[in-house]
Amino acid sequence: MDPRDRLRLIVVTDPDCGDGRTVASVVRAALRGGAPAIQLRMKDATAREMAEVARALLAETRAAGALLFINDRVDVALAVGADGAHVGQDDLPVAAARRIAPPGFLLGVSAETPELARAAEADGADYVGVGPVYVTGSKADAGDAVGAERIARVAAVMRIPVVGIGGITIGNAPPVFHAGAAGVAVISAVMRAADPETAARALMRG
Ligand code: TZP
Ligand code: MG
Repeated sequence: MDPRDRLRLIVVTDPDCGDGRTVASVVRAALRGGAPAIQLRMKDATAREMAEVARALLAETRAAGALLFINDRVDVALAVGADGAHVGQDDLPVAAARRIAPPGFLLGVSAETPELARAAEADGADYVGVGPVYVTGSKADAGDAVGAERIARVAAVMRIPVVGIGGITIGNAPPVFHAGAAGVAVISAVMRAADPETAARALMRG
């Protein structure tokens, strides 16, 4: 599979995933729907808790041939043998992460502007996440929506893939792709969907 296609849909986990459902059960459904990548995001967890969940999810993603990224914690990602990590501007810098990561370890970086995205690329990022594209209720400090227009501005100056995040749904994903994104990263559109498998499949179809 073309590496860009493996970033077409990144399902970002959230503990708030519906009554009677576990993160693992929703991830399994998303994988059945063809999600090529999962990002484990546990903002309130300890490293130990995160490593335990990550190990369990890794068995699922491996079996499905999908990628597992760990949000924020490069140490947890390396310790459990995940495929990569996604870091923000306050996490371990990508150049520092590169120094301790094995060859082939994937690093995604949140970069809101073309300048930050260019810097991430120069420092060794494999992809940049840009957003929030639309208004989101899933991240309190996400800031104002930047629109698909921002995706276009960033994608125009990048060689590595750009992934849009924030408020993306099956209905509003097409403009993000048309603007030049290789993929979309979503929480609620899959984690809180009535049918996460169908939602993932629909997002993959574009
Ligand atoms: N980073 C920027 S917006 C966002 C993150 C983690 C939240 C995305 O969640 P949703 O539900 O897909 O808007
Ligand atoms: Mg972060």
